[in-house]
Amino acid sequence: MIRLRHVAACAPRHPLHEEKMTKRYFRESEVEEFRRSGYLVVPQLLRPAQVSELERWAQELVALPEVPGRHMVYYEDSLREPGRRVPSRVENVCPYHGGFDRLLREGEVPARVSELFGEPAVLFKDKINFKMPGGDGFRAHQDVQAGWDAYASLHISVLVSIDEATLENGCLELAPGAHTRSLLGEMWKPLDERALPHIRFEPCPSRPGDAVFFDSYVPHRSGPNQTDRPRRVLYATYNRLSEGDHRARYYADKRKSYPPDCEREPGKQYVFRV
Ligand SMILES: O=C(O)CCC(=O)C(=O)O
Ligand SMILES: [Fe+2]
Repeated sequence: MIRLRHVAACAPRHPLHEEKMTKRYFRESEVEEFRRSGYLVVPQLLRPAQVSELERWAQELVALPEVPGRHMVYYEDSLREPGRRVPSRVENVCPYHGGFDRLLREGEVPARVSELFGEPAVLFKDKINFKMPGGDGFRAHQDVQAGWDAYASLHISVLVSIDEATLENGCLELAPGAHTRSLLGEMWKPLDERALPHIRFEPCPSRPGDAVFFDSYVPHRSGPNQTDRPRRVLYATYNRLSEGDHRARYYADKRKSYPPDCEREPGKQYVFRV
């Protein structure tokens, strides 16, 4: 045991690793705000040139052929044109797109999440929610209600706005300070807002390139997109590396319980729960 510790202490450290661990992106007051509210807004995390790139990447993703076993494309019924299916989101993007992979696994984004955890983070899942015109909103929930506690005790997600998000097109609304009370409802069911009168949701409109970091216990919701343009938002979710890398198991489980449209059995009903 002592020998092992000695070896670890003397092991040469990679200079990049040193830099990763010492460079700080958040002020102490911001980390405190994240702890207090359960979320933190970072305006213009991405520069306009990066946002244009992100937009191009999102288009590249949409153009990729939908093949079982790869990235996961989900559709929903349009609220505007009954009978029409519109893309609602694409998940498991990083393995199939180098740009997203680098953005979410290297550099500033994971470094910021690690700072909020106070230790190194690992990517758990990633997706783009399209919320097309007529796309539905999300009932109030805590992300942990989607069974995430089977993989790690806490997750931190970062939302990066690709399009401008407003109340009219269904921006995220979060309840500050309500993350400290653990689970507020049942697993796999949206929260019953009437049973939680003390919880107040604050709209969090965002401009392209803005980011919101939020933890898996913050209640949040969003409305439908009532405009003529998509409201695309990138979400990347991380857990503490010390709790393990669960991405492969998470997506294997999800493919079984809620497969993307191209992997569904004809005639079978699939219901989105949380
Ligand atoms: O994109 C949204 O409007 C909310 C999405 C959300 O909360 C989720 O996917 O868990
Ligand atoms: Fe959510």
